[in-house]
Amino acid sequence: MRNILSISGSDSSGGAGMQCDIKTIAAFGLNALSVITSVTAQNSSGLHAKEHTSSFSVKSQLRSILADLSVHAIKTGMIPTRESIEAVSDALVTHCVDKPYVLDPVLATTSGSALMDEGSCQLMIDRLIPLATVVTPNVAEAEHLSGRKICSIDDAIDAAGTILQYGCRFVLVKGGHMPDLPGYDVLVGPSDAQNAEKIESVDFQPERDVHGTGCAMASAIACGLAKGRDVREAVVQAKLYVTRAIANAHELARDFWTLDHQASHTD
Ligand code: PXL
Repeated sequence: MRNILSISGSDSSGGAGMQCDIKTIAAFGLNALSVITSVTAQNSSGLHAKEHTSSFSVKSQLRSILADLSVHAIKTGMIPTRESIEAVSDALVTHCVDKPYVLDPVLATTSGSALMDEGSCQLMIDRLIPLATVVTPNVAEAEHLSGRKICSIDDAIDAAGTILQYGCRFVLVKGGHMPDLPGYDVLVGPSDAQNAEKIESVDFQPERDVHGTGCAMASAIACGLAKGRDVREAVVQAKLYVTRAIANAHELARDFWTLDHQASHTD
């Protein structure tokens, strides 16, 4: 059994965050190990409260897992505070340098509520991005991390190039929210932006705003990497997984959709 370590926040509505990661990892037939960084209260009308996990608890969860369980890949999502970013960075440097690591740079919910403290983003750039195999920003996150506006695929490639310079191996800019180019993702690899690859969605459904797609994408990539796939193969398979999970999504409340993980597994 291969173990994926997810370090993420809890989403009480079940669609995103840790709940989404565990469902995705299970659908790939792998085992989820979890470090909860925050407990959020959410439903179809948005985010109502959040209480971040103490640094003592984040460190204790990490220490317990890393002391005697094998980790085959890591996925991180919401890491809201400076203290938790430092705890995660220290643990990964000590125990996981050679392991595939997918970093979803979660800054806010789809509806715009902040999931990271003001001022923590620079620490994520300094301490976590250099450890990552793949960083998976959506357009808003890529704009924030790169400091440039994204209106086209070429802009997305430029932004990915800037983020690559922070020290990760690959950047995947997800174009789901790109006004002119929905359905394209851009993967930029180690050599330079000349090798950027556009990955087109099959059956892209722009009208459906489903909760948790970014979390599922990053978790699915981590699963592919844990199974020994290279980054490109893992990204293509993860995209297929998320596309199917969107196509079969369930409307839990008006305009509040949740991914279907059961019907979606590909292997
Ligand atoms: O999709 C980003 C995300 C990550 N983590 C948690 C979330 C969300 C989005 O709502 O709630 C806990």
